[in-house]
Amino acid sequence: MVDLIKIKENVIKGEVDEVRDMVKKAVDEGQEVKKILDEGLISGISIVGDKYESGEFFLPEMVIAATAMKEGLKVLSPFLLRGDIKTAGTVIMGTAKGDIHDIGKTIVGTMLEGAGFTVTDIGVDVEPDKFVEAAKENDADLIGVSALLTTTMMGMEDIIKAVRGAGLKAKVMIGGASVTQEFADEIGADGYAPDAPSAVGKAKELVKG
Ligand code: B1M
Repeated sequence: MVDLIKIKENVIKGEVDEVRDMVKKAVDEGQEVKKILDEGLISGISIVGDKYESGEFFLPEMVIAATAMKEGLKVLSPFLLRGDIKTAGTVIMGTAKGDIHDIGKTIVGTMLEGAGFTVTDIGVDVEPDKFVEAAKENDADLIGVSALLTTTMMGMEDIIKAVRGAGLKAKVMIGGASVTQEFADEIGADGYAPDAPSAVGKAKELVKG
Protein backbone atom coordinates (compact mmCIF):
# COMPACT_ATOMS: atom_id res chain seq x y z
CA MET A 1 0.00 0.00 0.00
CA VAL A 2 1.22 3.49 -0.85
CA ASP A 3 1.90 5.42 2.35
CA LEU A 4 0.04 8.75 2.02
CA ILE A 5 2.77 10.39 4.09
CA LYS A 6 5.15 9.62 1.22
CA ILE A 7 2.84 11.47 -1.19
CA LYS A 8 2.84 14.41 1.21
CA GLU A 9 6.65 14.34 1.44
CA ASN A 10 6.98 14.24 -2.34
CA VAL A 11 4.63 17.22 -2.74
CA ILE A 12 6.86 19.13 -0.29
CA LYS A 13 9.95 18.11 -2.30
CA GLY A 14 8.19 18.98 -5.59
CA GLU A 15 8.76 15.51 -7.04
CA VAL A 16 6.27 15.74 -9.90
CA ASP A 17 6.66 12.22 -11.33
CA GLU A 18 6.69 10.53 -7.92
CA VAL A 19 3.53 12.35 -6.83
CA ARG A 20 1.67 11.43 -10.04
CA ASP A 21 2.79 7.79 -9.90
CA MET A 22 2.10 7.34 -6.19
CA VAL A 23 -1.36 8.92 -6.45
CA LYS A 24 -2.15 6.62 -9.40
CA LYS A 25 -0.97 3.62 -7.43
CA ALA A 26 -2.94 4.62 -4.34
CA VAL A 27 -6.09 4.98 -6.46
CA ASP A 28 -5.47 1.61 -8.13
CA GLU A 29 -5.09 0.01 -4.71
CA GLY A 30 -8.52 1.33 -3.82
CA GLN A 31 -7.43 3.89 -1.26
CA GLU A 32 -10.09 6.50 -0.52
CA VAL A 33 -9.80 9.45 -2.93
CA LYS A 34 -10.69 12.04 -0.28
CA LYS A 35 -7.97 10.65 2.00
CA ILE A 36 -5.39 10.78 -0.79
CA LEU A 37 -6.38 14.40 -1.45
CA ASP A 38 -6.46 15.52 2.20
CA GLU A 39 -3.66 13.49 3.78
CA GLY A 40 -1.37 13.37 0.76
CA LEU A 41 -1.76 16.42 -1.50
CA ILE A 42 -3.40 19.12 0.64
CA SER A 43 -1.41 18.36 3.77
CA GLY A 44 1.81 18.50 1.69
CA ILE A 45 1.06 21.86 0.09
CA SER A 46 0.01 23.28 3.49
CA ILE A 47 3.44 22.46 4.87
CA VAL A 48 5.01 24.14 1.85
CA GLY A 49 3.03 27.26 2.78
CA ASP A 50 4.32 27.10 6.37
CA LYS A 51 7.89 26.67 5.15
CA TYR A 52 7.49 29.63 2.80
CA GLU A 53 6.10 31.74 5.62
CA SER A 54 8.99 30.83 7.94
CA GLY A 55 11.57 31.64 5.26
CA GLU A 56 12.76 28.05 4.84
CA PHE A 57 11.29 27.88 1.30
CA PHE A 58 11.26 30.51 -1.44
CA LEU A 59 8.98 31.06 -4.43
CA PRO A 60 10.64 28.45 -6.72
CA GLU A 61 10.04 25.69 -4.14
CA MET A 62 6.42 26.79 -3.80
CA VAL A 63 5.97 26.75 -7.61
CA ILE A 64 7.43 23.28 -8.06
CA ALA A 65 5.43 21.89 -5.11
CA ALA A 66 2.25 23.35 -6.65
CA THR A 67 3.15 21.69 -9.97
CA ALA A 68 3.56 18.34 -8.20
CA MET A 69 0.25 18.83 -6.39
CA LYS A 70 -1.53 19.63 -9.66
CA GLU A 71 -0.19 16.46 -11.30
CA GLY A 72 -1.63 14.46 -8.42
CA LEU A 73 -4.88 16.36 -8.67
CA LYS A 74 -5.17 15.52 -12.39
CA VAL A 75 -5.18 11.84 -11.44
CA LEU A 76 -7.87 12.38 -8.78
CA SER A 77 -10.15 14.71 -10.78
CA PRO A 78 -12.19 12.04 -12.59
CA PHE A 79 -13.04 10.50 -9.22
CA LEU A 80 -14.04 13.83 -7.70
CA LEU A 81 -16.35 14.21 -10.70
CA ARG A 82 -18.36 11.07 -10.11
CA GLY A 83 -22.03 11.60 -9.45
CA ASP A 84 -23.12 13.70 -12.43
CA ILE A 85 -26.61 14.43 -13.80
CA LYS A 86 -26.34 18.16 -14.13
CA THR A 87 -29.44 19.55 -12.49
CA ALA A 88 -28.29 21.12 -9.26
CA GLY A 89 -27.69 24.62 -10.66
CA THR A 90 -25.30 26.76 -12.68
CA VAL A 91 -22.13 28.10 -11.11
CA ILE A 92 -19.46 30.57 -12.20
CA MET A 93 -16.13 29.95 -10.46
CA GLY A 94 -13.11 32.22 -10.46
CA THR A 95 -10.23 33.57 -8.43
CA ALA A 96 -10.39 37.23 -7.44
CA LYS A 97 -8.53 40.00 -9.23
CA GLY A 98 -4.79 40.09 -8.58
CA ASP A 99 -4.73 36.49 -7.35
CA ILE A 100 -3.37 33.57 -9.40
CA HIS A 101 -3.89 30.74 -6.88
CA ASP A 102 -6.11 28.20 -8.61
CA ILE A 103 -5.69 24.84 -6.88
CA GLY A 104 -8.44 25.31 -4.28
CA LYS A 105 -10.80 26.89 -6.80
CA THR A 106 -10.31 23.96 -9.15
CA ILE A 107 -10.97 21.40 -6.41
CA VAL A 108 -14.14 23.23 -5.33
CA GLY A 109 -15.32 23.54 -8.97
CA THR A 110 -14.64 19.89 -9.66
CA MET A 111 -16.50 18.75 -6.55
CA LEU A 112 -19.45 20.98 -7.42
CA GLU A 113 -19.55 19.36 -10.86
CA GLY A 114 -19.41 15.98 -9.18
CA ALA A 115 -22.43 17.02 -7.11
CA GLY A 116 -24.40 17.82 -10.29
CA PHE A 117 -23.78 21.53 -10.79
CA THR A 118 -22.88 22.93 -14.21
CA VAL A 119 -19.69 24.85 -13.54
CA THR A 120 -18.03 27.45 -15.75
CA ASP A 121 -14.51 28.18 -14.55
CA ILE A 122 -13.48 31.68 -15.60
CA GLY A 123 -9.94 31.34 -14.33
CA VAL A 124 -7.71 33.44 -12.11
CA ASP A 125 -7.08 37.15 -11.65
CA VAL A 126 -10.66 37.91 -12.65
CA GLU A 127 -12.04 41.46 -12.66
CA PRO A 128 -15.43 41.98 -10.95
CA ASP A 129 -17.09 42.85 -14.28
CA LYS A 130 -16.01 39.51 -15.75
CA PHE A 131 -17.87 37.66 -12.99
CA VAL A 132 -20.99 39.71 -13.82
CA GLU A 133 -20.62 39.11 -17.57
CA ALA A 134 -20.15 35.36 -17.14
CA ALA A 135 -23.07 35.12 -14.70
CA LYS A 136 -25.33 36.92 -17.20
CA GLU A 137 -24.17 34.78 -20.13
CA ASN A 138 -24.75 31.55 -18.24
CA ASP A 139 -27.81 32.63 -16.29
CA ALA A 140 -25.92 31.58 -13.17
CA ASP A 141 -27.52 30.65 -9.87
CA LEU A 142 -24.27 31.01 -7.99
CA ILE A 143 -20.96 32.85 -8.29
CA GLY A 144 -18.04 31.25 -6.46
CA VAL A 145 -15.03 33.41 -5.70
CA SER A 146 -11.76 32.14 -4.32
CA ALA A 147 -8.94 34.30 -2.89
CA LEU A 148 -5.83 33.27 -1.00
CA LEU A 149 -4.08 36.54 -0.40
CA THR A 150 -5.17 38.96 2.30
CA THR A 151 -4.85 41.73 -0.29
CA THR A 152 -6.99 40.11 -3.01
CA MET A 153 -9.54 38.96 -0.46
CA MET A 154 -10.34 42.64 0.06
CA GLY A 155 -11.39 42.89 -3.60
CA MET A 156 -14.17 40.34 -3.08
CA GLU A 157 -16.48 43.05 -1.83
CA ASP A 158 -16.22 44.77 -5.24
CA ILE A 159 -17.46 41.58 -6.89
CA ILE A 160 -20.47 41.45 -4.57
CA LYS A 161 -21.22 45.11 -5.27
CA ALA A 162 -20.92 44.56 -9.03
CA VAL A 163 -23.26 41.54 -8.91
CA ARG A 164 -25.84 43.38 -6.82
CA GLY A 165 -25.46 46.51 -8.95
CA ALA A 166 -26.25 44.50 -12.08
CA GLY A 167 -29.40 43.17 -10.41
CA LEU A 168 -28.42 39.53 -10.93
CA LYS A 169 -30.25 36.69 -9.21
CA ALA A 170 -26.96 34.85 -8.56
CA LYS A 171 -25.84 34.36 -4.98
CA VAL A 172 -22.17 34.86 -4.14
CA MET A 173 -20.18 32.27 -2.20
CA ILE A 174 -16.60 32.97 -1.16
CA GLY A 175 -13.70 30.92 0.16
CA GLY A 176 -9.93 30.46 0.19
CA ALA A 177 -7.21 30.12 2.79
CA SER A 178 -7.48 33.54 4.41
CA VAL A 179 -11.25 33.97 4.13
CA THR A 180 -13.44 33.47 7.22
CA GLN A 181 -17.17 33.44 7.96
CA GLU A 182 -16.75 36.76 9.79
CA PHE A 183 -15.19 38.31 6.70
CA ALA A 184 -17.95 36.90 4.50
CA ASP A 185 -20.58 38.45 6.79
CA GLU A 186 -18.71 41.73 6.85
CA ILE A 187 -18.71 42.13 3.06
CA GLY A 188 -22.23 40.78 2.61
CA ALA A 189 -21.45 37.51 0.81
CA ASP A 190 -24.36 35.08 0.67
CA GLY A 191 -22.21 32.18 1.76
CA TYR A 192 -18.78 31.01 2.85
CA ALA A 193 -17.24 27.56 3.01
CA PRO A 194 -13.91 26.57 4.55
CA ASP A 195 -13.26 23.61 2.25
CA ALA A 196 -14.51 21.87 -0.87
CA PRO A 197 -16.94 19.36 0.69
CA SER A 198 -18.63 22.08 2.73
CA ALA A 199 -18.68 24.32 -0.36
CA VAL A 200 -20.88 21.68 -2.02
CA GLY A 201 -23.29 21.70 0.93
CA LYS A 202 -23.34 25.49 1.04
CA ALA A 203 -23.90 25.75 -2.74
CA LYS A 204 -26.90 23.41 -2.53
CA GLU A 205 -28.33 25.46 0.33
CA LEU A 206 -27.82 28.78 -1.50
CA VAL A 207 -29.25 27.59 -4.80
CA LYS A 208 -32.34 26.14 -3.10
CA GLY A 209 -33.03 29.63 -1.88
CO1 B1M B 1 1.08 31.54 -2.68
N1 B1M B 1 0.69 32.32 -0.94
N2 B1M B 1 1.81 33.24 -3.27
N3 B1M B 1 1.55 30.59 -4.27
N4 B1M B 1 0.65 29.99 -1.78
C1 B1M B 1 -0.04 31.51 0.03
C2 B1M B 1 -1.57 31.69 -0.10
C3 B1M B 1 0.50 31.99 1.44
C4 B1M B 1 -0.49 31.83 2.60
C5 B1M B 1 1.86 31.31 1.73
C6 B1M B 1 2.41 31.73 3.07
O1 B1M B 1 2.99 32.79 3.17
N5 B1M B 1 2.23 30.90 4.08
C7 B1M B 1 0.81 33.50 1.09
C8 B1M B 1 -0.35 34.49 1.32
C9 B1M B 1 -0.12 35.37 2.52
C10 B1M B 1 -1.30 36.25 2.74
O2 B1M B 1 -1.67 37.03 1.92
N6 B1M B 1 -1.90 36.06 3.90
C11 B1M B 1 1.17 33.41 -0.38
C12 B1M B 1 1.93 34.39 -1.09
C13 B1M B 1 2.50 35.52 -0.25
C14 B1M B 1 2.16 34.30 -2.47
C15 B1M B 1 2.90 35.33 -3.35
C16 B1M B 1 2.58 36.82 -3.06
C17 B1M B 1 4.41 35.04 -3.24
C18 B1M B 1 5.30 36.00 -3.99
O3 B1M B 1 5.17 36.19 -5.17
N7 B1M B 1 6.18 36.59 -3.26
C19 B1M B 1 2.42 34.92 -4.77
C20 B1M B 1 1.13 35.64 -5.16
C21 B1M B 1 0.80 35.48 -6.58
C22 B1M B 1 -0.57 36.07 -6.88
O4 B1M B 1 -1.57 35.41 -6.69
N8 B1M B 1 -0.62 37.28 -7.37
C23 B1M B 1 2.15 33.47 -4.55
C24 B1M B 1 2.29 32.51 -5.56
C25 B1M B 1 2.05 31.15 -5.38
C26 B1M B 1 2.38 30.09 -6.43
C27 B1M B 1 2.14 30.55 -7.86
C28 B1M B 1 3.81 29.71 -6.26
C29 B1M B 1 1.50 28.89 -5.93
C30 B1M B 1 0.10 28.85 -6.58
C31 B1M B 1 0.00 27.87 -7.71
C32 B1M B 1 -1.40 27.71 -8.18
O5 B1M B 1 -2.40 27.89 -7.48
N9 B1M B 1 -1.51 27.37 -9.43
C33 B1M B 1 1.33 29.23 -4.46
C34 B1M B 1 0.95 28.29 -3.48
C35 B1M B 1 0.92 26.85 -3.90
C36 B1M B 1 0.61 28.67 -2.15
C37 B1M B 1 0.28 27.77 -0.95
C38 B1M B 1 1.57 27.12 -0.48
C39 B1M B 1 -0.75 26.69 -1.19
C40 B1M B 1 -2.07 27.16 -1.80
C41 B1M B 1 -2.90 25.96 -2.17
O6 B1M B 1 -3.01 25.62 -3.33
N10 B1M B 1 -3.43 25.25 -1.15
C42 B1M B 1 -0.32 28.83 0.08
C43 B1M B 1 -0.14 28.47 1.53
C44 B1M B 1 -1.41 27.91 2.13
O7 B1M B 1 -2.49 28.09 1.66
N11 B1M B 1 -1.25 27.24 3.26
C45 B1M B 1 0.19 30.11 -0.45
C46 B1M B 1 -4.17 24.01 -1.34
C47 B1M B 1 -5.62 24.33 -1.68
C48 B1M B 1 -6.41 23.03 -1.82
O8 B1M B 1 -6.14 25.07 -0.61
O9 B1M B 1 -6.64 27.12 -2.03
O10 B1M B 1 -6.97 27.15 0.49
P1 B1M B 1 -6.98 26.40 -0.78
O11 B1M B 1 -8.47 25.86 -1.06
C49 B1M B 1 -9.22 25.14 -0.12
C50 B1M B 1 -10.07 26.03 0.80
O12 B1M B 1 -9.50 27.31 1.06
C51 B1M B 1 -11.40 26.09 0.13
O13 B1M B 1 -11.50 24.80 -0.46
C52 B1M B 1 -10.24 24.37 -0.95
C53 B1M B 1 -10.17 22.87 -0.87
O14 B1M B 1 -10.43 22.39 0.42
N12 B1M B 1 -11.66 27.07 -0.91
C54 B1M B 1 -12.94 27.47 -1.14
C55 B1M B 1 -10.85 27.66 -1.82
N13 B1M B 1 -11.55 28.43 -2.62
C56 B1M B 1 -12.84 28.33 -2.25
C57 B1M B 1 -13.99 28.91 -2.78
C58 B1M B 1 -15.19 28.61 -2.15
C59 B1M B 1 -15.27 27.79 -1.05
C60 B1M B 1 -14.15 27.19 -0.53
O15 B1M B 1 -16.34 29.12 -2.58
C61 B1M B 1 -16.39 29.76 -3.81
